[in-house]
Amino acid sequence: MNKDLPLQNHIVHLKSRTQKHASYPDRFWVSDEKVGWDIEFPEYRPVNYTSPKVLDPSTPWADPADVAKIRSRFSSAIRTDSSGFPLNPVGRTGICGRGVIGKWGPNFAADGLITTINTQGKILVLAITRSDTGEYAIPGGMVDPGEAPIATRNRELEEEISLSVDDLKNPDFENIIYIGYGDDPRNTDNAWMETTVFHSHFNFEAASKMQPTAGDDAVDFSWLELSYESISKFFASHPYFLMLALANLKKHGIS
Ligand code: RP5
Repeated sequence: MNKDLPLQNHIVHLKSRTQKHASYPDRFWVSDEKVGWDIEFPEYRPVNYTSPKVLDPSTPWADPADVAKIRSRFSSAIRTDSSGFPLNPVGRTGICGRGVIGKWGPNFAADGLITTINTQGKILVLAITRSDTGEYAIPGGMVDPGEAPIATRNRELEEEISLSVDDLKNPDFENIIYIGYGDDPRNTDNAWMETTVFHSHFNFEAASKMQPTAGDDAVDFSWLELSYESISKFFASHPYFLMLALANLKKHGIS
């Protein structure tokens, strides 16, 4: 794999334009060159799709269909179209509406990227297998209202792989390696993922004491050896986050 590919794919949100989501109609085709909103594309006709669950007024995590009711929530950094709909900060995705995403505009997540080095000197990452796409992923999930991203990270590690806050004590180092847009196959022109990625590195003894079990929307978990090949198989922008984790390990003298 080309080492720069995860970053390149992330920048042009390749998965937001090309990865078919099970419940989505086919997207209007948008080439790499036509992604940015400022690029002329008069024939652009995104397919409008919002899932019934998102449109159901009793769904607690979904915004009302009338975007005007929540527009005051948007920061000035969020661009809107002439009808007041928020515009995906990377650009066109081929689908407008919200798809299966609850909120107009940014939808905030947090991810817990955990690494260790085994006795053979291999870098391992704690990965789940997602129930929806079958891909490897870093454990993570959506931030609840009022929740701090670190609390979301802890909750998701508990829900998805049964790691307790005690398991997460005393990493060799832990820091945020990314905050921002996530290239997620559920993204649309008007609703998208943004995430905070926490990277925690543990010595092998501490990592070996963890007893993960798959739960919630994880059908499996594994300590996966990090290689360019395995990285490319991860969900959403996680390949890019794993490249950032490798750089972070290097910064801490591990490579
Ligand atoms: C990704 O979707 C984020 O990076 C995070 O891992 C995940 C959150 O969605 P769910 O796992 O809750 O479906 O874009």
